[in-house]
Amino acid sequence: MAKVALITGVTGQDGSYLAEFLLEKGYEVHGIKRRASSLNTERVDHIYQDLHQIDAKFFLHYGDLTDTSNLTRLLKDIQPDEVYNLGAQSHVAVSFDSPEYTADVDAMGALRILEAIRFLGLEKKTRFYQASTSELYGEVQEIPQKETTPFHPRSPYAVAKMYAYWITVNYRESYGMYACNGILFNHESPRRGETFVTRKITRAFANIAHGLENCLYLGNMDALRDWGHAKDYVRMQWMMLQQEVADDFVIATGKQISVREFVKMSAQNAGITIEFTGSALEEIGTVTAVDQSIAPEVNVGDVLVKVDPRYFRPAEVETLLGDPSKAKKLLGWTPEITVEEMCAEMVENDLNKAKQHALLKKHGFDIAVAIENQG
Ligand code: NDP
Ligand code: GDR
Repeated sequence: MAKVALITGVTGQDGSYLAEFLLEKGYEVHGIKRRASSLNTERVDHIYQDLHQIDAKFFLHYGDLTDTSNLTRLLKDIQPDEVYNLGAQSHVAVSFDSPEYTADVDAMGALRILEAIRFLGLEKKTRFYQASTSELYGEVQEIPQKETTPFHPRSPYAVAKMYAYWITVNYRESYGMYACNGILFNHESPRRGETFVTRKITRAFANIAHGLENCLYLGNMDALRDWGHAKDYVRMQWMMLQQEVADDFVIATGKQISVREFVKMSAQNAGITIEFTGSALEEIGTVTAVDQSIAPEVNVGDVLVKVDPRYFRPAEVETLLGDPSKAKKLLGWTPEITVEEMCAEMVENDLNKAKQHALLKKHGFDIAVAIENQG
């Protein structure tokens, strides 16, 4: 019998990679998608299967982490062996604008699933994975951060995720459930949402290279992050549910770079060399060399990066660096994709899209490239 998995947040970055990964392993995969006024399944459309197909293995269900009866009914109908709770209002900056909604989804959502598992008597059958985060460390107490490092969350998002972390531990300790936390550091990919900083940067340089955008506006470029690739991280999410005993693990690369360094790296992949001058709010990034075979619309001397204080956060997480040695030692997990390789992949993907948009525009099809100003 194929194992059955239920993924919340299946339409997101991690959910889509995890669904692919589990389907390849022979799982029957169920995902929860939200009702929206326009389609939001772009990241999983390529694995969609016609439900009339006799051997269909991938199923999408409408649902929401704020809706207890919906979650309980889905768990009752699906009877999953494994639940991956990846659904969340996952944007740290947005959580300052919508703190209550963020708490409802990110904190209470985890509780609702755990309670449904218990209510339905599935404690011994259903294993639970909670998408915890390095944001829990916030104002860091120790460098690098490991499983035993104290938490000090710095945003409504991180505080909500802290509740979810502890309620997962609590249900494991109280009811003997197989429930665990992956404390994942930032991970990215070409499927990363456009308002997270890495994708915002790679997409902006691709658009700038093809004359679709003029300037990239950023907040705190001194922030340091430990960036890995989502594909490596979803493999670990699955590994965590295959152990004899449930446990919590830090998942990270053990290396960090600044946002500014990621900007330079992305620009380089788009054929552009950037030098930064000025300080704090006045800092600008100017082009000092360009390969116009890659970036035909860019010239030396162009100012392509500026600081916009709107992107500063009320409280910032300045530095995150993970120590993944427990995962390496106990599970044999190591990340395979470096930040340099990931950045190159993201820029290449965005350059291909920008090239297509520019071509359409040239031929009179005015494609509006949405430049998101939130986040
Ligand atoms: P995304 O933002 O790409 O995906 C979030 C998913 O959650 C989407 O499918 C979204 O649906 C869904 N969602 C949002 N609100 C609700 C709701 N009310 N009910 C049900 N589903 C909802 O995030 P990632 O894939 O990057 O991250 C996955 C998880 O891991 C998240 O919980 C995130 O907080 C956490 N995490 C992520 C890290 C990272 O660096 N990527 C690091 C550490 C933790 P829709 O598509 O309709 O918006
Ligand atoms: P983060 O990711 O907050 O770490 O949360 P994000 O990419 O949004 O920010 C990383 C750092 O870059 C700085 N920054 C900017 N960020 C955004 N989004 N936009 C900007 O213009 C900008 N300029 C500078 C930020 O201030 C921050 O320091 C991500 C999410 O995936 C969470 O869900 C997850 O839990 C954590 O990673 C680990």
